[in-house]
Order: sequence, then structure tokens, then C-alpha cells
Amino acid sequence: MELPIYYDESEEWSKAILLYDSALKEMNTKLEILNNEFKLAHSYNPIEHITSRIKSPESIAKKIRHKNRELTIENIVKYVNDVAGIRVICSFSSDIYRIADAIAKQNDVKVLKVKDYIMCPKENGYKSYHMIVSVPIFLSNNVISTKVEIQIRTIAMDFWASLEHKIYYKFEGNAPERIRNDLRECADIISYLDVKMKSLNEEIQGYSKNSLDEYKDGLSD
Ligand code: 0O2
Repeated sequence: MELPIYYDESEEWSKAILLYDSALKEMNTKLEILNNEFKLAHSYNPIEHITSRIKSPESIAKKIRHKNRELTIENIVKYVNDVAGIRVICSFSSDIYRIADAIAKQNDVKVLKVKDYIMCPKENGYKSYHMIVSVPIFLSNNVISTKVEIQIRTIAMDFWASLEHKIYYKFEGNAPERIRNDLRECADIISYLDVKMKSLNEEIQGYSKNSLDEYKDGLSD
């Protein structure tokens, strides 16, 4: 990993990366367990898929500069909350809060910050639920609390965010007004789609085995 930091700090940086990587592993396991438990209880997977990443050195350096901080490991650990990032993609919007609550309730997880861009979407239309948490990482001689950013969103929100991200980079943050308006319109369509899909799913879940059999009998009459 090439980060323009002082050469004599590189061992320290390797240790930081080990901690971030371990924190991602911990969170991945926690989320997988929750997904399996929900599947057993509700017969469907609330989590569609999970991705995780360690932030690129360029991106870390850019964020530190943006925060007007000197590029030191101490500042990165203190001020860059998303060096370790995990993205949880859910099928339905109701699953987002279920997952977030279940994570927040775990004794070893400390919620440091929440940004609910679903209740309060960004001006551009961005929707997602963000949590900064810390988890303990057990090393041979000590335990170190390590930060992870968790982004939780629906498939539809993720679809929108990936296109917006591409557009943002293509135009270096200055997309033409017509494109920005179209994106906001798409954000509204996506919100409508999420509401519709959620109520359809609730309706399907409402069918018990008996009422399904009655429905099928009615079709064959
Ligand atoms: P990348 O390349 O995805 O890593 P903080 O110090 O935590 O309070 P920060 O990091 O600005 O401040 O917090 P915020 O708003 O929670 O944003 C963190 C991440 O959310 C971003 O990381 C993006 O991944 C995502 N995000 C936030 N706003 C938008 C948006 O308008 N559009 C899209 N597509 N994604 C967004 P990075 O580091 O900016 O980028």
C-alpha cells in the first residue's frame, strides 16, 4: 500500500491495516449470522449481498486534505471514519432498520455516529443509512477498538448511488443541471419503487399456507 506517509511509520500503518481488515471480517461475520437467523425466522434473506473494502490510499489522502489535517497515521485513525467500509444491500427498505438495530444492540459494538440519509435524503437525492461503529479486535497482548463505516441501503438505492457516483466523477462534481434534475427525478422513482416492493412483499408474507391453498382451490373451481 503506497501512502505518502513518513517511511518510519510504515510498520505502524501495516498494523492499522491489519486492524481495519480484522474489523471488516468481524462485521462480515456478524451480518452473515443475522442474515441466516432472519432467513430461519422469516423465510427470506433480508440481505441481498455485502461488499467491503479498505479505502484506497489516494482516497484517504484526499479526505485528510479536505479536512485540512496533516497526513499522519494518527490523523487518519482519528478523522477518517471509513478506512474500513462495508456496504449492506437489502431487498426491502424495512430490512435496513432491522439490520441497523440488530447491529447496534450487540454488546461489543459501539455506535459512534449515525447518518440517516433515508429519513433525510441529500439534496442530490442520495439515500442510504450510514453507521460508524467500533468493534474490539483481540490481539495477542491487547484489545483495540477499530472503526468501521457501515452503509445500508436497498438494491434500488444502490443502483441510483452507483450511477450518481459515476456521473459525479465524470463531471468532477459539476454535472449539467439537466442531468442533476434527471437524477433527482430518478431518486423519486426509486423511492416509489421501494415503497411498492415493500408493500408487495408484506402482502406475500401475509399469505399463510392455508390461505394459499384456498386461493389455489379457488382457481381450479
Ligand atoms: P468513496 O469513494 O465511496 O469512499 P464523516 O467524516 O464520516 O462525517 P463523510 O465521510 O463525508 O464524513 O460521511 P458521509 O456523508 O457519511 O459519506 C461517506 C460515504 O457515503 C462516501 O464516501 C460515499 O461512499 C457515500 N456517499 C455520501 N454522499 C454520497 C452521494 O451524494 N452520492 C454517492 N453516490 N455516495 C455518497 P466517499 O469517501 O465520499 O467516497
